[in-house]
Amino acid sequence: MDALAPTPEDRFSFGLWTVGNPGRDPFGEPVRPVSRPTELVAGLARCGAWGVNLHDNDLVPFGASAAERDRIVAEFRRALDDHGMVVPMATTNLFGHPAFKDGAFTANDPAVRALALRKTLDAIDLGVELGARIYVFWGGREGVEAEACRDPRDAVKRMRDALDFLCAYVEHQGYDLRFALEAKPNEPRGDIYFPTTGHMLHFISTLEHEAMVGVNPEVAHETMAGLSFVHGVAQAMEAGKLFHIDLNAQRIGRYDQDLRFGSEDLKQAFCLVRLLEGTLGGARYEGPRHFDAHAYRTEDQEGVWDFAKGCMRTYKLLAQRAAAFDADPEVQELVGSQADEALDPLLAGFSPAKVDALRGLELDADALGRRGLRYERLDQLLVEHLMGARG
Ligand code: GLT
Ligand code: MN
Ligand code: MN
Repeated sequence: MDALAPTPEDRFSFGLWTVGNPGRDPFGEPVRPVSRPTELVAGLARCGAWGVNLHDNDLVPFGASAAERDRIVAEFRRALDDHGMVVPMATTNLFGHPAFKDGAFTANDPAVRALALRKTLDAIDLGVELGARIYVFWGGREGVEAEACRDPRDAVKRMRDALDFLCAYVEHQGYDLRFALEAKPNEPRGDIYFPTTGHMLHFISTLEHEAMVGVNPEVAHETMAGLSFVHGVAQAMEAGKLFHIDLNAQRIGRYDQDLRFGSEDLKQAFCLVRLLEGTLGGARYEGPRHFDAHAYRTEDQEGVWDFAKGCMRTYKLLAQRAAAFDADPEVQELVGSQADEALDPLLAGFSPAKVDALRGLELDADALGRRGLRYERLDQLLVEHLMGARG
């Protein structure tokens, strides 16, 4: 059996909007026909994916009647069952309709905020009906070009009101559902509120139902902000808040590229997979591995499936390489534990006695400064493992 073939245990998922992306961009028309959601489910299953995620309107058109909605959902349910696929995550489209041009939960007009809240209540019901356990909030339009249009502190408060309301709804309904907030610094708005995963993590700590809410960091979005994605994800994991993740690739300083996972900055992708898989020690991330990306505009539908298979295969290759790297005795020696029975207890948990002990230590700063750490060698080993030259 092909060790790189995806299995359900890998928990690989794609959004309907990812493999269904017809290649429209701000400068050009679609290059691929729009596939039906049921066709996308079949195609993803053929590629070996485990799950498919959706916005309400990826499946049910905006404004559809209740009967139409039920017919579409039943047909989709059959496709999921026929192909053994699950819906791990759902979300709301709060950015497509012109009504949301000033944002949704943060819009100045209370009628827009009411529309956003009601649309999300319905979309939560839809997601839960399809089996979703994670609900993503990406506030793509929650931002400004004309900064003077509102006090940005009101935007923060309105977002909190919306999330507190929606968490209470989920609790009231008895749904088994957790929320994951996705940050992005800009695009489609000039500036989007809560621009990074770090901003989101703090905001979550101010919510009424804090325990229900975590983050959904995306490679492209954190990279657009010029930040280390690995560090943002690590901080979320350490806080027990990595509920979901959007994997793709991005070059720094560009528009949101949403490229095939691993197609840019392989070293960062390697370090990310190493972290998620826990090969460096520490807890493994057990949630879905969602590829929020799309195929190049040069591709036809066959190329879209090449893209989907490529995301999963690269992830598994990197997981193999990360395991080999961390099992390499030379790597282990270079990153080996420097635990110190005498010093370590002094470095955490304040007490006046520890202050005295710290002040009494003989510490040779010059000797510490002269010591080489051999990170050049360590990083070269990483590059060699990544390139298949070792392990
Ligand atoms: C949109 C966005 C993504 C979000 C999706 C969820 S929609 O495609 O670019 O990053 O994750 O709303
Ligand atoms: Mn995303
Ligand atoms: Mn993106």
